[in-house]
Amino acid sequence: MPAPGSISDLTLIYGAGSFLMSADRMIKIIILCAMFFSAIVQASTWKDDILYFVMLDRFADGDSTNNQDVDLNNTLAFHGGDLKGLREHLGEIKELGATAIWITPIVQQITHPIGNEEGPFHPHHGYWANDFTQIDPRYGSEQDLNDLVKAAHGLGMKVILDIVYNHVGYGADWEKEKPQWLRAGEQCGGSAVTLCLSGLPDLRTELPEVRQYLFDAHIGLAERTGIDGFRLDTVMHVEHDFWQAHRAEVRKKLGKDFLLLGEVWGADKFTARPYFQDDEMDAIFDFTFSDHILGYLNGLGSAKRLGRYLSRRHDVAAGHLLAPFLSNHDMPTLLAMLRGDVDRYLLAATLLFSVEGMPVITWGEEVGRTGKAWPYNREDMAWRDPAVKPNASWKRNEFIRAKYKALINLRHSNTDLRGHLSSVAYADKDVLALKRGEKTLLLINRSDHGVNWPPELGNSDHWRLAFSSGSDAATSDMISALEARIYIKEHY
Ligand SMILES: [Ca+2]
Ligand SMILES: [Ca+2]
Repeated sequence: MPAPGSISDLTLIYGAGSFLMSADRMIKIIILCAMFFSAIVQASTWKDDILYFVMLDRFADGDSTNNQDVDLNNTLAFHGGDLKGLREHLGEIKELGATAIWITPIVQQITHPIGNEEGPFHPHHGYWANDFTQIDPRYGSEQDLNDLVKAAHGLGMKVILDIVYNHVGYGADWEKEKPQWLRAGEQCGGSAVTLCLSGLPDLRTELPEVRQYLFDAHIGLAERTGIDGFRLDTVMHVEHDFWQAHRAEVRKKLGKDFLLLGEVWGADKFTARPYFQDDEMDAIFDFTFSDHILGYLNGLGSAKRLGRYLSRRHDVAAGHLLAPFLSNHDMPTLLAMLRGDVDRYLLAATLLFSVEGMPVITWGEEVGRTGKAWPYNREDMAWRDPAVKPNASWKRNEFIRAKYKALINLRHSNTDLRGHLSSVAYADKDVLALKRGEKTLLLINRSDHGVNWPPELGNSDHWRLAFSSGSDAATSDMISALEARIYIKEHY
């Protein structure tokens, strides 16, 4: 099912009324179309979305004139990716089937690199702000963000900006201009909220004037550009009443559908509870999901244990979401964590797109992007066309991408895979059959040998195979070594 507001919808609407049309009427229809898309983007619910995460500097360079401190041979330097490059390559994300894009922070960064044992470390990642009211020219301009949001909305995709409320960058101007707004040096506290994370100056977010300044900067940008949500950084390092005030301000200025997705390191449904209960966040990243999946795939926990976890992992307050992911920019790439094993990679992907919540794909994960632990986990997007810069890691696995695409398409068309009902139909040490909803079955074999259809599942003739992670056309009742399948019930 195409995402709402796709190009094909536009063609249908425009085409239906395009005969006998004056220029004025055409303009009116185009405006109506734009309002229609905007309404659809606003009305769609986040629980059905698939989020694609882009580290902007590492994605696509659309404007070489804004490049500064670019060194493609240094993973700690800038690589030139920007808002214009992302806009020019939205088709890559749309075609994969993702419906929303999360972009690393774009506010103005400190201008100097930090000395690091691996060489000068530039703020290419966007988490070392100098001025929250300006967009860093290395990423582009506010007009570029406007253009990106319009283009994404035109394709039926939402845009989420990454916002850091906890700290500023090392040596940011505020250390001299507004020292009373920061905790630095000896003022750094010992609690999660008052510590200086990685030695970064901590914002005194308890002060009303600091809050208002930050709200005006970030919420103001969202109001002007029409973005659809914030991904909130280092949430556990800012006090709860800040998040409650923030939620109220966001609701007032940006409406009820504006997404607040929080990063609480290590979070699961239990850690998420206070943020949902007190209406601080709409969604929280589900860190325990990748732990459980990688544990199972690396032979640590049994399929039985995984099944127990999967049946209960998403018990959260109504209207709130956990966002599962397999890897992110603070972890080694998925390929590294699975020691290059593509079969296990696809088992992990099958699980990601078969559970409740908003799945997150980290840039290049869908093409098997390489790179081990930090800083080599933040390599460039691998493009099909090597002329697209920065493209340093050009290896691209189209087989993995085709499987991601098939899984995403299936998820869009199958409400069971997105739904809440989840129960173990069969489990032993290696094999798990997880029933999703009334009509969908996920069957996974972690072992190094084929297994027969478990008789506990009843007659296999009642189930139609909708997906296999394997490379051969799966037709028999023998599930291959390291294969995942999704079946849909057709006969009762
Ligand atoms: Ca650039
Ligand atoms: Ca803090």
